[in-house]
Amino acid sequence: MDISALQKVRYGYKPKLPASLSGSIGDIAIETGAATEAAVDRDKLKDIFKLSYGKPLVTFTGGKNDKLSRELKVGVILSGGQAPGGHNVIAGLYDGLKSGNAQSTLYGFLNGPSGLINNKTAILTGEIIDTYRNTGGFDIIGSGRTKIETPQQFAASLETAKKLALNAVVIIGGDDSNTNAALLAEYFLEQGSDIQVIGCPKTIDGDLKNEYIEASFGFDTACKTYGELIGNLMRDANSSKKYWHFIKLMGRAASHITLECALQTQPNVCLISEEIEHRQYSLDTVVDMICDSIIKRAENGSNFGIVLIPEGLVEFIPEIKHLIDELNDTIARDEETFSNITSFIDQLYWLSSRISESSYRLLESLPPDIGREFLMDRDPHGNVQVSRIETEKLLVGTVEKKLQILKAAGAYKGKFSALAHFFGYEGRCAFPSNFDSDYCYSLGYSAFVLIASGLTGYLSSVRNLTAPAHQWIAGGVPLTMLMNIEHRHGAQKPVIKKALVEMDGSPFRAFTAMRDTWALETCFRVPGAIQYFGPPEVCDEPTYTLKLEQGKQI
Ligand code: FBP
Repeated sequence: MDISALQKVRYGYKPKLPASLSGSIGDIAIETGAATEAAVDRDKLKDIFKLSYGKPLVTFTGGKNDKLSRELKVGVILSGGQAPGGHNVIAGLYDGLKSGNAQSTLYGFLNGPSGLINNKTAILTGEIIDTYRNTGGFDIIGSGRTKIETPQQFAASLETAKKLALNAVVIIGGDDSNTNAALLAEYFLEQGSDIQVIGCPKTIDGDLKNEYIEASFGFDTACKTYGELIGNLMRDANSSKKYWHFIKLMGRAASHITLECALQTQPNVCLISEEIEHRQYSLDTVVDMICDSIIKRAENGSNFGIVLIPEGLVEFIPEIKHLIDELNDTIARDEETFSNITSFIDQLYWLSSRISESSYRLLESLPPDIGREFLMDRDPHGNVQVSRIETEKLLVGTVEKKLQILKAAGAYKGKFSALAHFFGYEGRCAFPSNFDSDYCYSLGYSAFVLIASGLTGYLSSVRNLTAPAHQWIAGGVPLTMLMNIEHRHGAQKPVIKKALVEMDGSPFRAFTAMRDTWALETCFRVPGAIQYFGPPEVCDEPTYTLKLEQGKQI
């Protein structure tokens, strides 16, 4: 890739570290707490993680430590969807390793966990690292979604790690990848190996968080990037006063991104999937919620506005969820026959005698282009790929239909012209904000300290994130502490619990306190582009979500 002026300058940005990690390498001591427990399913988890369950929480402090100068060989994996800051985790890990011992080696496993299974690596040199500092993307080594699942894959992973004489493997990933990290740590111990496994919390979706992991990296930059785009559309809408913009935002099942963007920009309507499921709202009710704002704003002469829609919405609307479940089961039972039916009409006919009448009617009532999306190729687990369903267009179509009916009945006199957008991939590889640059570098550096201290089965953790970086608290959280047992694909499995938007959480409460006003008035807020240079209150500001969760003013 060619180098832009911003990139050149960002190479030189020195990420801020917590005070405990900023001194010389011999001055980082570790403080160990008492043994930990998972919140639920303790006995089952103890049984699965016989050798790694219940380790203590670890915090880094100042003090003497001679362990950090050992020569180490470490392999690092980027797993799953891209998130801004991944390169800085690797840079932090590299700098930690090299300041501990200049002879240490960092391997990058290529294209995700499959690089570990198939022993595909690159040695990461200082020269390579320097051309990726403070940049977005995962292109330094590539990413992938392979899971280490089968006994053969576990065995192959250990074989690779042994061949490379690794001391540790670092997995940078979301809830599923870090579940994998926990299982791999246990497997290595079972096999009598002392190769350690450390995780780092990544995902723009923001759904890997709990008492000990305050935020997953990438959420900050992705939300700020979408916030900028939404703010620009708001200003455009407020200038021409003729369009309603329906904007779907990435985030898979969780609505954290949508909620954060709403807090940043103050749209007229913002749908939160978790609330819709909680209140069991039907598609009709959701459409009414949007129409209500459109009608009232039209009465005030405002035929424009902004609607934010979370990516996973359709799976949270009860009758659509039921339809999706029935389609997944029915198609899985006779996949071969179904895959040979090519036209939508014939697919509908085939399904008519196989799914419930209510689901059939719903599928038939959808605009054909959208209906077809429910029948597209399934993912490897046989599920519909919800992210490919154009919910934003579905809502534009259904809202338009409803408004026509209301117009005919004299209940709506405005003009409705809508545009649909999907903001997702645009935010995943942006230049990391200063927050993500600092946070990621600190996570990587902490991962090094955990490894050099001989720990395994830990997630690198940096807390107190709304304070200035030097006051951040770095350490490690035992992965087994974050797990519970869930029913996944027909079996009981240990997994890290996904954090969804909580109805009694302060970000959601801050939003509900304001949303009625936003629905009627034009209260748009335009955040502008991420700033990398300038006053700290602009450049280092954490997300509204994080501030509210930590009891701070927004
Ligand atoms: P991760 O959970 O792996 O970080 O992925 C996040 C995400 O960007 C989701 O928001 C989105 O639904 C999904 O990845 C898209 O996946 P893909 O990159 O495979 O199209």
